[in-house]
Amino acid sequence: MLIKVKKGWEIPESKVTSEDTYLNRRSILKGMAGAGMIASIGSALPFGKAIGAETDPSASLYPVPRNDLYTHQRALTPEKIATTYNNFYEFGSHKTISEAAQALKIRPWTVKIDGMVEKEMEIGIDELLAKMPLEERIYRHRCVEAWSMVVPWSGFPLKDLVKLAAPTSGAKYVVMQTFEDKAVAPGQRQFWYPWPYTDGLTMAEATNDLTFMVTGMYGKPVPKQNGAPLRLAVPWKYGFKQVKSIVRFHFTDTRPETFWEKLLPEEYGFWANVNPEVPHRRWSQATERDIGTGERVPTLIYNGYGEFVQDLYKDMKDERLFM
Ligand SMILES: Nc1nc2c(c(=O)[nH]1)N[C@H]1C(S)=C(S)[C@@H](COP(=O)(O)O)O[C@H]1N2
Ligand SMILES: [Mo]
Repeated sequence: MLIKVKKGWEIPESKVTSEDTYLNRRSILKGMAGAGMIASIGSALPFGKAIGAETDPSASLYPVPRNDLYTHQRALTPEKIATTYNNFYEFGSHKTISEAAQALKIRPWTVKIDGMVEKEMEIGIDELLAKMPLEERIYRHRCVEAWSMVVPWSGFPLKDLVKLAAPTSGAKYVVMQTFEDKAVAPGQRQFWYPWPYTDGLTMAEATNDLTFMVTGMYGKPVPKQNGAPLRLAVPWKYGFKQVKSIVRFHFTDTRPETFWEKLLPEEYGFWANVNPEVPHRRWSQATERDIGTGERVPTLIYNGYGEFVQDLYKDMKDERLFM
């Protein structure tokens, strides 16, 4: 296996002392929707105890071999923290959705591949898993809200799914969509959100080596709250690009309008590449809080992955690449 530790991925241990406070997205949306409309949801859900990985039919596939090309120095976030501090608006616009997310049924789970492809198809998640080369990669995750974590994901490169899909030459983007089911996802009853959660990549981004489809985490199937059974990881972009619980890959020649772009176009764009020098409209992006250590660390351009991805953007000076 190729071992190559990249110096540029290291984050200096130096702490930055100022803890900036800012309004979060929730408070803005609350203002938009009218006070009280985003009530606490999920409390009356019919979920039992958190379902463990052992009940997932893909459990025997894990752990998978680690690809050390993507290993670096920053400490892994404890599993307990990475699986209980989440963003998944389908289950509530706060961080403690992990119990509510257990209502999601992840089998049977069918993934649709459609649009500009040689032949549209529907494929069951277990059949897809059997076709894809699974490996583990340790990636940083940087949320636009200025928190971050370091997670061992398992999964496969999106480019392998693109190969399977066989897009036609006119396809320019791949658009990913989350499941829709108001019965299990109370957030989807909040009509002011543009469900289903949607985001997309250019074909060049989708076929970049770093672009990873997550099916596992910490050597086990990925938990529901983290986007089971199939979720995107594009670690040089802000976390909101990383669609969870995907049911559809749509190939198209038209740039999609994403979930967050529809809601707040001045704050969340299509590209969303991490850049410490481009502040969010309401807060600085210069540093981030590591949710594992609680430390504030400097944010890196492209979240530290520039050498792999900066060429994708070299002729795009007119685009808003960093929001
Ligand atoms: N369907 C869906 N996908 C989503 C989100 C969401 O609300 N719904 N939130 C995004 C955001 S803002 C982040 S930071 C990550 C959080 O992933 P995690 O809970 O595994 O940390 O999921 C992303 N994918
Ligand atoms: Mo995020």
